[in-house]
Amino acid sequence: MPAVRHPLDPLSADEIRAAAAAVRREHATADSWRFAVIDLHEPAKDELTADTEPPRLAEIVCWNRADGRAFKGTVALAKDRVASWDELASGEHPSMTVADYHEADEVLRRHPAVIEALAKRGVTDMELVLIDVWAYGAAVAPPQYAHRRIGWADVWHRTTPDGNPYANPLAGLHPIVDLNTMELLELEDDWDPTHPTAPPVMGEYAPQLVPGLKLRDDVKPLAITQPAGASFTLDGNELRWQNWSMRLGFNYREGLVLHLVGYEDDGKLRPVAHRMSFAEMVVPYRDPSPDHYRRTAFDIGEWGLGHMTTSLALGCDCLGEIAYLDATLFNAIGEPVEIKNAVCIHEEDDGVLWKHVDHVLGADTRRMRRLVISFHATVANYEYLVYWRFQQDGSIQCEVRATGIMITTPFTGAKPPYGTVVDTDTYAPFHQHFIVARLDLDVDGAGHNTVVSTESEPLPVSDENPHGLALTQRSTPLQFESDGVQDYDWHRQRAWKVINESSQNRLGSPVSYKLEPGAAIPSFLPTDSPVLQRARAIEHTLWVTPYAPDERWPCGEFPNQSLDDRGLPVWTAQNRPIQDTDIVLWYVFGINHIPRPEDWPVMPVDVVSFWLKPIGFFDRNPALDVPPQPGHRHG
Ligand SMILES: [Cu+2]
Repeated sequence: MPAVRHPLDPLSADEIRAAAAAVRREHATADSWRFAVIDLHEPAKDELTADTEPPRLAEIVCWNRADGRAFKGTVALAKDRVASWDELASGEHPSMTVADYHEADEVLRRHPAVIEALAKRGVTDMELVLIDVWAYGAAVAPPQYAHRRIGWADVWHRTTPDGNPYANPLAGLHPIVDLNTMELLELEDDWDPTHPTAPPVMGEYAPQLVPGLKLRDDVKPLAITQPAGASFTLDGNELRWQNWSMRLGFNYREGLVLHLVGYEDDGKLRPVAHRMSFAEMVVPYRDPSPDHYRRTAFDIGEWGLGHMTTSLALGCDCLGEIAYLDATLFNAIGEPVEIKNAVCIHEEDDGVLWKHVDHVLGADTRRMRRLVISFHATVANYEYLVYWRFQQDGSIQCEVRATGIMITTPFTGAKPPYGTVVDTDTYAPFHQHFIVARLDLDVDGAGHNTVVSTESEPLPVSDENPHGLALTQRSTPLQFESDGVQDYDWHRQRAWKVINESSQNRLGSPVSYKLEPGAAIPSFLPTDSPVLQRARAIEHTLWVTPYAPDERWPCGEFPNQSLDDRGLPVWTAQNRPIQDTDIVLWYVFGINHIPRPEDWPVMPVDVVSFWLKPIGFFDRNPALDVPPQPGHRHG
């Protein structure tokens, strides 16, 4: 096997093959075994800084379809052996796989009961049908199947072979399937001959299928050229640009991971973040009707943003001088799978960085440039586009764009209260997209970070404040995990600074980076809601934990068919100290998606973001050294 360049580099295709082979040799000998996880066991922080290279370990989750037993293990790649092997606890189910999804569609489309149910609705060409399987939460799964690995499905019907499969649901028809045996357990069918199936709507977005659509003819070429090439360097997985440096990782679950993010300041590399990624996504549909009550997607924990990542295309997804990174993942039978052009790296012009017009000297302007690292995931009907942007002033912006096709349902009679009418007798249910970002910040190092809640506080009118103008800034250090559970507060403009008391700027203040909350949304879920029980992480905007390498998944390691959240609420119940130590921030943000007619039939991007900004991390504006545009004065 070729030498590993860095201990954080993702598993290679050879390593994936070797890990699967070791498991097949020692434990999973029958053909009925499937892999849900073959991933790098990332070395912990102290292992990365030790004198000796950490051992290369692969994490495995696999199960035997023949009896349903599931195991978690590690493979020591240098020794070519399985180092640990433990059966999953009761109620823990491996994640869904791409193979589950495709196999369920293929098998159910050919099932006589499904064919019969579709024939009643006038659908006889099974090639036009898509059976789209979703994962269950335990509280809404039929109890008689609780011990099985199961899914429930929507049935969709496209009007033409090249039509949008998600344009027309066959509402009221839902197969429940055993994903190990691919047995149809139940076919929920509310067919009523007195209520014929709704006629198809015009849910097409491809121009040739949209009646009467004429493409605009006034869009002139807009070319991005960088005649001298890009200003970043990508060496293996190590990326450097404009004082920033980092290592790019990628895994089946989080997709892109940013490791070892640092900023070179006055010749010294200063750490900002050890690791940043999206650790969970929770998408509850807020419609209690039979078609939607169990529709809650954990796109990261159940399906994996990495597995859902699609190849990017130059000129469409990214413009300019692009570097792409391929991703190597695995399939359910343990073979490597390559996603070409999974991650895009490029620079963008971002308008003005700073400017002043002096009445004597004239204008001095600097243009801003940003480095963008992005990947796109297609989760069945929906797309998530993820952008991490690094700026010349030391700021980091994390942006998500949601697009794709909304789930819709036909209705008769009164307008449904839990959605928006987007087409003839068709509505799109209200739903939410919660994303939990795991931000392992190391501001000027790992050991001495504290999160400080900052709030703006107006003082009452008094003798010292006769005009009621006095505004103070209240800073409260968060000492224990119970303090670290924080909510967004518009009235106080609450934000959170990560300070390092052991590192001071020239003004004598501890250096810091601030998490500026953007797109924080309340869960709007009652405490006793089964969805909230599985995803208590989304109950608050921020959680802070002391760094623990095994604490990775905020709604638990196994959210598929879960009953309760075994992640953040369990860890933070220990109420560990979080002051002046190595800490991890868990930031919950997203979209409260109240659909618009304009979101149909394909949704223009809905854009949300949050920022990490240096606050006294530098002694002054760190972008004074950005040169002016060639040919402009003051150059
Ligand atoms: Cu949405």
